[in-house]
Order: sequence, then structure tokens, then C-alpha cells
Amino acid sequence: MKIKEVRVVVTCPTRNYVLVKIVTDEGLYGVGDATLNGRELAVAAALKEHIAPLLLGRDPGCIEDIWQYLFRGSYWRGGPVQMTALAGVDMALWDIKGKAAGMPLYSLLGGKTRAGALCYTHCGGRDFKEVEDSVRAKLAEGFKVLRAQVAIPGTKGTYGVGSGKMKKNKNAGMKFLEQDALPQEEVWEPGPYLRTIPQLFEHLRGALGEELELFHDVHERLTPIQAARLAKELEPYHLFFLEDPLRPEHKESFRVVRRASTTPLAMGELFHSKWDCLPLLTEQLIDFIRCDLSHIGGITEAKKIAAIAEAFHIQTAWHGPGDISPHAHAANVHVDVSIPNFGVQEMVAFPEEVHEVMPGAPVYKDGYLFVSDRPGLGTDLNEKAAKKYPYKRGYLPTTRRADGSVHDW
Ligand code: GCO
Ligand code: MG
Repeated sequence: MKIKEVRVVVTCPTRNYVLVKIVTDEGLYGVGDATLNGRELAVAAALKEHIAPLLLGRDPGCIEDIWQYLFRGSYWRGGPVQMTALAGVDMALWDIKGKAAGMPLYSLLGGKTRAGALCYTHCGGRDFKEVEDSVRAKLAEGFKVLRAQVAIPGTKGTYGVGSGKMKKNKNAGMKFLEQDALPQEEVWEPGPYLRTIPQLFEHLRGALGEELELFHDVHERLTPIQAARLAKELEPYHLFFLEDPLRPEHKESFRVVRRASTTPLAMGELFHSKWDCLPLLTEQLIDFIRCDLSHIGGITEAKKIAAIAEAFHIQTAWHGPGDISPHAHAANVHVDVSIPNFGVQEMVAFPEEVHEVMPGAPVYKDGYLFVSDRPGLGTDLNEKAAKKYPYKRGYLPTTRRADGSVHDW
């Protein structure tokens, strides 16, 4: 079997997605996710201009060799754009391998270690009561693990509570990306944030008890000593984990947070390779590794990261936001259900437009996600439907401190 064609599809069914479709001379094809929120066309160009010509005529079954060829063979390796492009290719190749073997991906990866993947969803609100109501509603839907975010008094826009530059579609009630919107600017200060979050969890535990699993996403905003203070003050509320407390660049700083508390720590959505993860794993500075399969070069790299983590008693919690496609979500769950050290899986409920363009997303039932037994990833791409939703330039929000200086969003 040989690779005959590499197609790159950019589509915006409410938000932008980049898909790689690899077609073989035997008619089999695979589709992978190469979406990088806010920089979609950079990845599409890398794929079309630089990577596709390198794939034509190759055996799609040699996934590891193609991975090494695209990563090491290019000399200029790594980074979000290239690792997202590589992820798209990698997922498409695994999809083809599964289809050629007549096996679902989880079976190729060693077979099921569990029936479904325990998953979490997001709960946000303008005040503690709204967050509590949101948690209650999700508990009623069967969720067992919940992420809680709340608006911070005196700030403008809070991560995980608002929804970025999206406008409501009157007919569907869905939010769509605005055409050519520029980044929304939010204002954030550590003082009010650090005072509010422990109070939020005090409220939630008081109202809802100890049974449910709760956690919080810091979104890489704190300094090491601030993160240490937050982790310590959250100890009485027994979080499932504290997500991404520090920026991805200074991994050694996790030692400061680790020493200060027993709150479990999770990190990784901004990492791009196993080497980014290494010090946190080998020093056991975190409890959950939560890379994004679409930004680390796909399933091949995820399997290796999971294996290294297993040796250090660390579980996986792969990134699963709405800005990566159902193909990536399916890849997440195939890995989740086939490795021994799976922890939890982030999930989103995709709008109808996404299902129309990319059918086959994992199915949610009573707190767990399930993938189908169809060969490969079990997802597909409806190229005709994709054309109905042309690309719209869009950005993630940016954050400034009260004095106007740029801060991490
Ligand atoms: C999460 C993430 C996302 C990111 C988004 C950026 O935990 O789900 O933090 O919401 O902000 O993927 O593109
Ligand atoms: Mg996050």
C-alpha cells in the first residue's frame, strides 16, 4: 500500500478545525486532527507546502519511521505548528492501519484495559451559586468528575466562565466564531484570584459534600510561590487535581509547589513532546500528565509518554477541549481504554454542526466515554459538509494585568 494523496481540509463548523486526509492507492484513507487554535492556517500551510510532498509514495504502515522522518529528518524540529501537523499525519496513519487490519485502534494498541474512559466536564459561573447550580446539573447527567471555574470579582473576563469572541446564532442557539474577530482582552490580577478560588471550593464542598470529584484549571497563570500557596490552601477541599498551575517553560518550579502541599497536580496541555514531560515524570512532580494528542505528534508520542508516566506512578488526563476535533477526542479515548495508567479524560459536547462534518465522536454515557468498534479511529470527515463552513480567522483571548502589561491567558 502506498500514500497517493494528502488532503488538508480547513473548516469552521462553529469554530475552526484542520483535518489531514491521507488517501492510499488501495482506496483506504485515514483522517487525523491538525487543529491549532488561533494559528490554523500556519499548520495547514506546513502540511500542504512542506509535509505532503514527503509522504507521497510511502508505505502508510510504517508509522514510526514516518514519524521519525518528519520529526528528526527535518532538522528544525518541534514546536506547536510542526507537532500539530505531525499529529494530524500520525492519527491519519493509525486510522489507515486500523482500517487495513479491520480492528479498532484500541485493539491495535493492546486491547481494552477498561470498558470506558472516566470523563470530566466544565462547570463555570459568575458567582459561587451559579457554579454550584452548574455542578448539580452535571451531576444529574451522571458526571463524576467536574472542573469548577468562577468569575473573579473586579476583573474583566475570566477563563473558563465566558466564551471568547463568539456570537449567538439565532436559529440554533449555538455560538459561532465571529468573522475576523480580533483577540478579546481580559484583565486579571493574582490577588483577587488567589483569595477567590479557595472560597469557591469551600462553598462547593459545604453545599455538595465530599463524594464528588472536583478540580480547578489555573491555566498556567501563577508564579511558583503563588501556585504553592493556592495548592496548600486548597488542601482541605481534596481536589482531584490542580490543573496547569505554572507556565510550561520552567518545569523545575514544580518542586516549589510539590513541596508545599499534597494537592495532586496535573500539567501538560502546552507541552509538545516527551522531553517536555520528562522532568515532571521522572521527579514525580505531578500526578497527572495531560498533553494534547493533537499538539505532541499524535498517538505514537502519547503511547510513549503514557509508558514513561506508568513507570513513575503517574496517570494520564489527556487534553480534550472543544478546539480539537472529534478525531483527536476519539484518539484520546482509544489510548485511555488501552493503557494501564489512565486517570481521567476531559470531554466536551460538540454542537450538531461538528457532528455533521466529523461523524463518529466518542459517545458519553453516565460519566464515561466510549469509542466504537469500527476499524481505525471510528471517525470520518464529510468533505461536502465541511465546505458549507468556510474558515474564519479567530484568536484565543489575551490577558493583561491591571497596569496594562501582558500576562498569560
Ligand atoms: C482545557 C484548556 C482549553 C484551552 C484551549 C486553548 O483545559 O480544556 O485549558 O480550554 O484553553 O484548548 O486553545
Ligand atoms: Mg486547561
